[in-house]
Amino acid sequence: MGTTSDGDRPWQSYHTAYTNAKAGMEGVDKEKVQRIIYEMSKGSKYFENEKRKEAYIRQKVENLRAQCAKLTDKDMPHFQEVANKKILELEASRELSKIWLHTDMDAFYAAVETLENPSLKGKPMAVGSMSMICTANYEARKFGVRAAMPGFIAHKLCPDLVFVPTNFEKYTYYSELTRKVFRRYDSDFIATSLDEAYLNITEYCNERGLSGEEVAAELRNNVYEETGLTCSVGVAPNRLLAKVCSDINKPNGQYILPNDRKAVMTFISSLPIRKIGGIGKVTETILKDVLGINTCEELLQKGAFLCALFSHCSTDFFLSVGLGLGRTDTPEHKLRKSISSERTFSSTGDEPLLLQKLADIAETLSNDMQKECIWGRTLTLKLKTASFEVRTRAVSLQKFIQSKEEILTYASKLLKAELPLSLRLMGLRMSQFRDDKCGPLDPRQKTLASFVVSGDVTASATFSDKHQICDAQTDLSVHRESSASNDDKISLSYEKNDVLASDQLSCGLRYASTSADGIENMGNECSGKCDYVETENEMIRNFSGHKTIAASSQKTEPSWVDGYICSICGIEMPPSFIEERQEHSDYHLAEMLQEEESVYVTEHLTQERSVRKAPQAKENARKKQKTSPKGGKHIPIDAFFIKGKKSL
Ligand code: DCP
Ligand code: MG
Repeated sequence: MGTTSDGDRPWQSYHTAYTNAKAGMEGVDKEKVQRIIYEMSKGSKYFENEKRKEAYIRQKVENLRAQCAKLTDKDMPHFQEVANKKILELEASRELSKIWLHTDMDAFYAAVETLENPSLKGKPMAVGSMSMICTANYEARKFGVRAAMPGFIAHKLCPDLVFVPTNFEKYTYYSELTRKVFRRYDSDFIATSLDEAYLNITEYCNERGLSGEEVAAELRNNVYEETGLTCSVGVAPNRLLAKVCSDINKPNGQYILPNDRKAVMTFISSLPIRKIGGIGKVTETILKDVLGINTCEELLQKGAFLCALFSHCSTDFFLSVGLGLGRTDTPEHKLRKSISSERTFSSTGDEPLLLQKLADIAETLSNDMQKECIWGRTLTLKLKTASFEVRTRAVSLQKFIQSKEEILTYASKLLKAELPLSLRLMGLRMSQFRDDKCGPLDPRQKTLASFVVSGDVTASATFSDKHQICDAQTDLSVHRESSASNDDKISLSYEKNDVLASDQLSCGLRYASTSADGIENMGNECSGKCDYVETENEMIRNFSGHKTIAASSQKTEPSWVDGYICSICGIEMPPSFIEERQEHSDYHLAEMLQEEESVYVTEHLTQERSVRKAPQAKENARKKQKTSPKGGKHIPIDAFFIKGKKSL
């Protein structure tokens, strides 16, 4: 990017989220767009960040090339054999009996705005502001204007561009209307964002004797009738392919891939690898520059090299893509681990404004939780600073919450602890759900916590009594001693020390979904086969106003697969991103600790009760926790917290 080898046209190698073509950008003068974007972003923090990423990719490519050069003629037959075996196994898992439909609204926010203000029709317009746009209509895309691009660059590309401010209430309303339609085709449909969903239409087709093509047309028609908006649809034997298909005839179109192996293989053979969810900029460049792989078919042809250079997990994913395989099952609802909402906006350090935005996000999250009947007790705040640094902060509560007011109370605490700070993105995620989904705890109901507070089964303490809740929390952990002013356990990157040693991390982490990466990659990074990537594949869409749902709960070793892919969530992050990686690990650590801690709390309640009666015993127990945090299966979060606090 902008290196001397590019001579006087450094923009030619400047590829960012802004230059990556979206639907409707086919005829765009790419070089002109690249030049303008390059010139306008040169010297900015974004540009510097991109440069670091680029340098990392180059380094990665060089290393892999060196590794490749060391492979001898004797090595290759072995790796070919490994690849052949894997391919056979993967082929055996092929399922062609399901019909999956992926639907994606066309220029969603822009279309909603136009529907409500028809004078915008036909004009190039973008939703967002001069500093960031969320999407652009198809007229604007002809100029190279696209989502996630700063508005001032978009304006330069298209001086007549009309800007419309975002209104998430509207988008949520229309999204809900589309979901009413989706539900009729598949009550278990998987919504991956406000405007995208996967539907298993196998039963619907079979029961009515309809083809995938007929159902796609019917669904699109119904969505239009009931919302006034158009969507594009892809139908295929699995979700990975259905998503690729929905983009083919955008806008207002559909593409059907029959449930036939030959058709799938033909389709996949010439498909550029970047079209696959899970293959983002980093992976694409590496595969292209190291092995000359451009199409999915070439992933199979170069299978032996993939086996030689990449981890099992990555290789399995690449080969499965080469075979056109993807997930065909419906993830069980109960596996859902989190729900979130986030917003991108113009960088600002204005505290009242940030708090207002946080309130909006809390409202969206609360509404989504209410719709899905979810109560949660771990709230994570994600921040992206003006310089693109990503931070996450989490709080783990002793009660389950759902209301906007409660969410905002805790979110504000987390945010205020970080201010002053100039931010460009904020997000809130709720995890650790109640199992039963039957509502918050009945305030009249006795709880284990109330039992502990009073030390008496007849006590009247309940979760509705705030004071007593705090007391209960104090009793349930040793945390309070180190954090006098906080009612709840605020965890995460306060602990920037040896707490994050990998052996501690390895004691069993669960799902996550976050990023310290560029804006665009988030939505694209996903895959079909790897555990860690599947989380992304299923659910993650991390753009403004998008709901993000993570569904995996695998326990995996947290490490950087192939040196740059997080083994927990699949996000790509170069080793040079030291701070970002630290934040990222902190995030996973907190998730793990919170889960571990909840088990710990339950298991140790009885112990704690007796501890209350014997202060010395309590002190001993605390010491024990502090000195041997790794000793047992469950690591109390407080042990780490105290340590971290001390070092502050
Ligand atoms: N969005 C956003 N920030 C991004 C990308 C998208 O806020 N970086 C929002 C605005 C979009 C909506 O999400 O309208 C849906 O995203 P899509 O990627 O599906 O884009 P569109 O629906 O706008 O266009 P397309 O017709 O390409 O699907
Ligand atoms: Mg869309």
